[in-house]
Amino acid sequence: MSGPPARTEVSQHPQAAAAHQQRRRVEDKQMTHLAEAPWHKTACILCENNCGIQIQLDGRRFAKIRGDKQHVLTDGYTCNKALRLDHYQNGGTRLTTPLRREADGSFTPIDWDTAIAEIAARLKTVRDTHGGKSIFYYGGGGQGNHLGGSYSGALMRALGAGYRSNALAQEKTGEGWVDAHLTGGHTTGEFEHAEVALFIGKNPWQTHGVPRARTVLKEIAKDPARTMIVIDPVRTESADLADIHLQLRPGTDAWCLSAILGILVQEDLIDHAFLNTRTTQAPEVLPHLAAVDVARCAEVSGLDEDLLRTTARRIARASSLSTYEDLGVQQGPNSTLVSYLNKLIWLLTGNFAKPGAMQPHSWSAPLAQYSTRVRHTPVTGARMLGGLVPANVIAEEILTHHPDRFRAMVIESSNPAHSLADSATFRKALAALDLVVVIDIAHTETGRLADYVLPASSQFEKWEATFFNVEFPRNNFHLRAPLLDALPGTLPEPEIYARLIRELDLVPRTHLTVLRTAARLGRTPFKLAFAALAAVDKKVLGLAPHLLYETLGPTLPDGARSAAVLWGLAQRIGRAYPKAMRRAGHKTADALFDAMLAGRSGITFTEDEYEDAWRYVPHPGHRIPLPIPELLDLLDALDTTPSVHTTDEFPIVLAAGQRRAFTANTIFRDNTWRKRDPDGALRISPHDAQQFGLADGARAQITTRSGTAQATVEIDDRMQAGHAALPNGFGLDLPTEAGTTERTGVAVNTLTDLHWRDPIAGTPWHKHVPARIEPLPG
Ligand SMILES: Nc1nc2c(c(=O)[nH]1)N[C@H]1C(S)=C(S)[C@@H](COP(=O)(O)OP(=O)(O)OC[C@H]3O[C@@H](n4cnc5c(=O)[nH]c(N)nc54)[C@H](O)[C@@H]3O)O[C@H]1N2
Ligand SMILES: Nc1nc2c(c(=O)[nH]1)N[C@H]1C(S)=C(S)[C@@H](COP(=O)(O)OP(=O)(O)OC[C@H]3O[C@@H](n4cnc5c(=O)[nH]c(N)nc54)[C@H](O)[C@@H]3O)O[C@H]1N2
Ligand code: SF4
Ligand SMILES: [Mo]
Repeated sequence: MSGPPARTEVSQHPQAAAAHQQRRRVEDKQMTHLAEAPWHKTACILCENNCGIQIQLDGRRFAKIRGDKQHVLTDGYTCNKALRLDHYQNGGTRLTTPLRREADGSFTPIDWDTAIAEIAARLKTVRDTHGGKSIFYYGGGGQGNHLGGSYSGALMRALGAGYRSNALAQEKTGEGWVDAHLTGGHTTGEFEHAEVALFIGKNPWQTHGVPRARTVLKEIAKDPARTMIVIDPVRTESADLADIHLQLRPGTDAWCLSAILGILVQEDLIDHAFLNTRTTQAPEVLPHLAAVDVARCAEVSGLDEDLLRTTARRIARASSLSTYEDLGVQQGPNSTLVSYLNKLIWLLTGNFAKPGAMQPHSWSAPLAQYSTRVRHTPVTGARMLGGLVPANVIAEEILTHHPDRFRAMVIESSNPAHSLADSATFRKALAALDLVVVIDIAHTETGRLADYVLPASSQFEKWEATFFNVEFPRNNFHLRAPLLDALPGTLPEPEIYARLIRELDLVPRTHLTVLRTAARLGRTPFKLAFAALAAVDKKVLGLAPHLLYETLGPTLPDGARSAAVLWGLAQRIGRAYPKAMRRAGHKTADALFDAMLAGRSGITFTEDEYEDAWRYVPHPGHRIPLPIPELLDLLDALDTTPSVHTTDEFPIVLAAGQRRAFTANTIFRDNTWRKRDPDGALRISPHDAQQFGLADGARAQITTRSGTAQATVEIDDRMQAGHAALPNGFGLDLPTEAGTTERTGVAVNTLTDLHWRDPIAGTPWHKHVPARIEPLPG
């Protein structure tokens, strides 16, 4: 007569059982509720690939996350990090009210109207006293959000501001400038089809950049007809899959790449037909490469000359080659020269504008405007490649008595007090300004130094998109719809910029009236009215984002007001790439705009053909001019250029900011998102560990010219002797329950240096910081 054991248990503890059953019923209901809950399409915001994902909500919590198989670019792919996105949305502490810093350094919550009125008044004072050009803009987007930042330009132009910068100016500006000379625009590899894939200072297994990177790398690795070459001092996860790993000495890429080019020219492995018909002035470049002393270059970079010859011959033999250079070289010595040498490798072997090779591409909106003609910064006269103030001169532009120094800074979606070299000096620079305004979702290291902090809605609470659209032949764009209401107290960036412009009364009301009336009549009248206004007032184009937000914006479906700027982008795409746009299925620019608004898994906005690729080359005859005289001079000087920057005092090359499985810039402000490497270990070679008397898990002190830090040691046989690495994104000052802050891991830019920077691009040597490592007692 006894029932099943569970029943027996139940009868023994009637109250507990009732509670248990009650809980089970609620859970079951939640599960059913979840099973039926809709999947919201959006994208991962942790790296430039922005993989399409779907999220199932439980209240405001991200209960389940999976890849979106319909996504136009990523087909359901994600890496390990996307699944942790709840830690972005719900993990860290969010700001829910504007803050004003008081004289004693404390922050007072203020309401939006007060914040906007006070900031507007102070911006106006700075402008009227020192000129609009003294107002500096930093940021405007991160790995997942560029839509909001695209409205900042209208505010800055209306204020007469002339200078801006962002993270690109500490990585990609040298490369962009080289591209401007050569192909005239950004180039992208087609790794899915490349016979040979070459990664230079890039670890795509962890850092992507290549869509669906892990799948693509595995495909190359298992195909005997294809070859992967990795140039990296570290035996990375990508190097594990490579056929050829050139494990060079850190910082010697210029010698390694000139050796490869020297071999190509000296063994006559170059594509003469391509050079004769598609490029100009090759005879001005080739003698420099014919003169390269390959044996000496091999020696400097610590590589076997035979392996370099094998590499060069494999590249020459390939029917297609794609290359990707990234921070390992862009944040190291000779970086702009290295970008040039990288590009000469694929140009001399004819690997441009054919399947599997390097490609030009359309843009939804160019991330920066590169030109061979450059402006200079007002104080130090540094070159502004891509129109951006080089990251490493910003502090110098401020910490001076020069009358043209910057006086105010608006910072959005960026954490420069943590991400720029030499944080201590950058903090001094912020303190020297008359006004600092930070727009962020959280109270960051930078926000704590601001006069005002404005709370933005998160990227899942508003319309968002990125302009990381760099694909060929099909180039794609993804507008994401919000899946949650905005957290009370927060605003999307377009509304923040609009409120400042309204308060400052920077836009003629008549313009707004004309455009509002036209927008009500329909898109065609709107287009005509906009064109007519632009014809009579030159300023209209510069103010376009704001005008669109105020007039077309409110007419858009589903509250997509922030998407108004895309109408302007669609018009530009229609003018710049009419055929490619039509091939992608959009008859008119307005049809493209509508498709952008409607496509929840992203859309293709241009579809090119390989022959068309040459049209992207803006030079005479669509030919690529090969010489960049300034860089050829640097190449010639390599014989006498120092390749070692360590000293007896600082004998180790520290890579300050290695990307790992659980790093994502400073997007997560919640340490519990990490499943491994909780402290952000200092990775050193077994050789160095023994030399310095350090055991695995020991604490070490790291000292550089700029500062000191302490970290937990991880002995890693992937590292070579003399090379150490700390991860990026650690060392945030996160709030504790006691109301204080706590720091986990090293804030790497306490160790980096403003002066070690590329002479041309002004980009930092984050991956090449001479350092000393010592055991810490205890
Ligand atoms: N997991 C993860 N992925 C990310 C990010 C993240 O924070 N975490 N951030 C994203 C961002 S913003 C960026 S810009 C990219 C960066 O992506 P990557 O550039 O791939 O990232 P890093 O790990 O900084 O550097 C790449 C490699 O350079 C190597 N290296 C160091 N010194 C040298 C050298 O002297 N020569 C050569 N040839 N190589 C060297 C390092 O060993 C490392 O393997 O990653 C993106 N993806
Ligand atoms: N030493 C060293 N320094 C480095 C690097 C390195 O390798 N070594 N790497 C460099 C590189 S390549 C990069 S890209 C930079 C990255 O550094 P930053 O440009 O400073 O960018 P993130 O760390 O991505 O910070 C993004 C900020 O945006 C905020 N945010 C998130 N969502 C939103 C939103 O919707 N709206 C607003 N307004 N804010 C939002 C986050 O809270 C965070 O404060 O770091 C650079 N610094
Ligand atoms: S590769 Fe990973 S981190 Fe990058 S967007 Fe995709 S899922 Fe996110
Ligand atoms: Mo970056």
